Amino acid sequence: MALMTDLQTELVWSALDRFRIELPSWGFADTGTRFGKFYQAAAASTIEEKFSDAAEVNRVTGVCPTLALHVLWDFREGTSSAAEVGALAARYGVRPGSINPNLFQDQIYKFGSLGNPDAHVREAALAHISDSIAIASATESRDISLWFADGSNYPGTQNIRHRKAWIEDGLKRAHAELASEQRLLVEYKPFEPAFYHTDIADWGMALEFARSAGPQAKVLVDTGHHYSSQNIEQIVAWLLDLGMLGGFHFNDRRYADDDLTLGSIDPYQVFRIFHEIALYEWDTGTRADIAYMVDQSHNLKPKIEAMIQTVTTAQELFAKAAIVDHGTLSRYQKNGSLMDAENCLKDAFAVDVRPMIEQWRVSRGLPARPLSAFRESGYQQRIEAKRGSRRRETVSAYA
Ligand code: AFD
Ligand code: MN
Ligand code: MN
Repeated sequence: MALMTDLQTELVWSALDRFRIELPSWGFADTGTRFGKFYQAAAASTIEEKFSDAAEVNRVTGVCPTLALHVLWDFREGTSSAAEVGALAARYGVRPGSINPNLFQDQIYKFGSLGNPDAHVREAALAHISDSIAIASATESRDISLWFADGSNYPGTQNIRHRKAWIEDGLKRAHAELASEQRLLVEYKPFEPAFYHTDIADWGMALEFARSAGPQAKVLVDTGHHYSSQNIEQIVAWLLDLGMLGGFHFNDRRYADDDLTLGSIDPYQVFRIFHEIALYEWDTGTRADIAYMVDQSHNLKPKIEAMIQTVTTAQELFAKAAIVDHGTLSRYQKNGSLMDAENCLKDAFAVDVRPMIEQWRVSRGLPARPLSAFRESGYQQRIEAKRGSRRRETVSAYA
């Protein structure tokens, strides 16, 4: 049953009406791997160019109203440039989204930030988080999104338990500075850049740190931050059930934190993640309050096209998950009808929802095919002419 029914169209349209996804400022700038970068002629190198590019993605998709900002790469001098960001938001129609402190690039963070054995470094890291919370207040951002590269490269070089205690203390103190509507999102990652141990290496550690920090701290699931054998949707189901799922950083990976475009390697996994969320909402009759965010940096694909591709792929997989027949599935699960239960998912995943999505877009005054609309707009040609192929000191990630 791969044809769309009226009910499925209704489910797809209502899912699309509520699906919003945040873009990462750093995804529009030149980035690379530790082996080098391949510069792109018109890659954004200023905060204004990032807002402009994000606004173009939002213009053709209509579902990206916010832009995640990275403090060191996007704010020159702390909160004073928050006013500049506010002006850009007004000009381009994209609001500041989550605020991402940078706790990994400064030389002082060689042996970690909040987990550093040097108390002065820990205090400096906490001061930066505190500044980031103040910036979030100035930009009216709800989320301060924390990723720590903290860890070590060799056995015996660090005391894992002491580092745990220092990070716990730092997060508690940061949490105490939050305004009532703000959240700390604690992100985990199994390795990289640390290669022996990472202080927040999995969802259990992130959960423990978030819980000990306070009620406004939640876990952030970056889909690229898992070993290839890990069952991410099981982690999502647990965090949902515990009320501790703050949001996602979406990307795809084949081997590690490859930051590939969403669904490029395993779209079925992303569908299963969205299914667990949809099933939770069906089971509980509540809407999960989740921040859907992109976190990827395209070293090879054209930056803006790849971002559009990720957004439209996310919409497709979210729409497919919305048409799973949860009532029938629950019955099959209860009576052990394995094949029928599994086919509830596989049938939904098999439905080509693209025609319905195109109709939804047209009904909302949006281009039916965002990527074609972008290519026909001439935006890329205009920014290449304007920005030229200047070789810039990148102000973005992995500079
Ligand atoms: C890197 C890290 C992590 C973080 C992102 C933005 O692996 O995913 O969220 O940079 O700082 O991708
Ligand atoms: Mn991330
Ligand atoms: Mn990452």
